[in-house]
Amino acid sequence: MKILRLILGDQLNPNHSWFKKLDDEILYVLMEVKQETNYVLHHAQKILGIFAAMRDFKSVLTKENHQVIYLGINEKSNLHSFKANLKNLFDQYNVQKFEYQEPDEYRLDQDLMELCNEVSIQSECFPSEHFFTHRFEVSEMFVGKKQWLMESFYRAMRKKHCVLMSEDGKPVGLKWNFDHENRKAWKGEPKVFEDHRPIHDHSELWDEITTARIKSFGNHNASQFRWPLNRKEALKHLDFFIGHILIYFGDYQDAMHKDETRMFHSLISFALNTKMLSPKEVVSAVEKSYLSNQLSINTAEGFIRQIIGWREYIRGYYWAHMPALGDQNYFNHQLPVPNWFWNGQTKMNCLKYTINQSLDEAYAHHIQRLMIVGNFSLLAGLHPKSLHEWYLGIYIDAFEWVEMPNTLGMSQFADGGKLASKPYVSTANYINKMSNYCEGCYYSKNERVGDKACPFNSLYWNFFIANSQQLSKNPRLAIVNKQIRDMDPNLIEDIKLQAKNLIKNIENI
Ligand code: FAD
Ligand code: DLZ
Ligand code: SF4
Repeated sequence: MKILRLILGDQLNPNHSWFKKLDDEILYVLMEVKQETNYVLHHAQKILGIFAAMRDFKSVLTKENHQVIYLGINEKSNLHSFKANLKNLFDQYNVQKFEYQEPDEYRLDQDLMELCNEVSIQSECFPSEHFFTHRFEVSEMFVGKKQWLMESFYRAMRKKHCVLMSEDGKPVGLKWNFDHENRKAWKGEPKVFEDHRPIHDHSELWDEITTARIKSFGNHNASQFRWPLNRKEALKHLDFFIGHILIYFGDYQDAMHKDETRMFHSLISFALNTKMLSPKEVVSAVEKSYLSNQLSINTAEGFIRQIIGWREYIRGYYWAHMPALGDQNYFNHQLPVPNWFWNGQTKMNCLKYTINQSLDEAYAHHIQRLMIVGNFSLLAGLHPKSLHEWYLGIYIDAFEWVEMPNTLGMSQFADGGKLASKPYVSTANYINKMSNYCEGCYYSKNERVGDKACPFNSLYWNFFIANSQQLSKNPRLAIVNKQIRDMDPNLIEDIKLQAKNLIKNIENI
């Protein structure tokens, strides 16, 4: 029976059981399609990275003697949608069965189920064999609960998968969570390592993308492309991170600096999300390093929590809340993303540096995404969906299942607090504590009102004043609510006016 197996651009796992045996009756297909490049405006490096990694994967499979069809972006027969291309291929190769792996994105899941119903041949969906959890495992754990607690999910995962557990069933080190209470700012020491990622020249592929007239933004950096593009490169990258950088991760996780974009972060998200790396091997490599006394329990636990905890939890949250999640807008925010989100031209240093770095590298670390871009967006009242499209386009690791819950849930509180127990917002005080962005900024970090006052300061207080109905009963916001109750009414009016003017003038701040 002739079988056609679809491999999506984020399903590049050569260890998937599909590839364990060779079979003449099985054809694999990968396709570069405008349906996928154009659903939002993408960063050039995201398109380039996915195409280059898909092409590399094709060559790995071909070398192993699998039969692979590859529809390139400029191929004449390419109809630029999965369904149209697949229907064509079913006819062309007289296919009797269609097989695919569970897509991680709701949209594609629907698309492929629809296709299976439309055609008369057999079809079967296979697990992607990537995650620790199945799609609904997290939601099953929280049935009937108003607030989901990541920490209880994380502990259950540690027990279930026997990660950092003693033989008596207790967590290693007798604590579940060694979260660094005092995250440090970075003042130049310890030195940040040279960028150890591989360098690729993908100028020719970039020419093909331009010939196909794919719209994109950001720096393509095609001749010096820095992201791991296959499993071998990804493993080497991970190894270096665990061996040299991870020890500093916990202390400096929240630190930001004008001159250092990577700090002590792993930059494994692209390799993980495209499934070149498996979360299980990342967790066991870190655990092994701890067991051989190369890492402290604090360091190992803190990083493992990101993978087995946050990443899986976020995915479970996505599947539990789709398709409604995309339209959540708890505060009814309506402002479109300002133009300077696309070119970095703002007088606010923190946003200027973070956005320009994102345009250059298709990367910003968690705190830059959450406490600079997300913080500003929530305080200014940007429309959550328009912001979601920006995040989905700009970061190389952005796939809807992970980006959307982080943006709408964690960062914008658009779900009314199901994912985050309080909004992640701050004044300039936090930004100044964790970074050197405020040095030399056009705005003054200490002022709330006036021409030079830092926008975060009035927008912060204005946000709690304007949304007091939704937020005044939140026990985690007791202090801020009391501060507003005790505030001089004249100051409240000044803050409201200052914030109103800033929002009116948002394109020029
Ligand atoms: P590190 O800081 O080194 O962390 C290690 C790994 O932990 C990450 O690679 C990631 O796999 C995992 N992790 C840590 N936090 C999270 C989290 N909150 N959600 C899921 N995984 C997590 N992550 C994405 O992979 N894709 C996205 O599109 C994405 N969009 C985001 C949007 C917003 C608004 C926010 C606040 C966060 C977003 N994140 C996203 C989560 C996080 O910022 C990135 O995973 C991280 O910055 C990737 O860089 P890194 O590999 O250097 O991570
Ligand atoms: C993001 C992306 C892009 C830009 N292009 C393609 C493509 O041409 N072909 C493909 O198979 N996948 C692509 N992807 C990834 C998908 O859009 C999608 O995000 C994931 O497969 C869903 O999990
Ligand atoms: Fe950002 Fe305000 Fe600091 Fe300027 S002063 S960098 S706008 S926090």
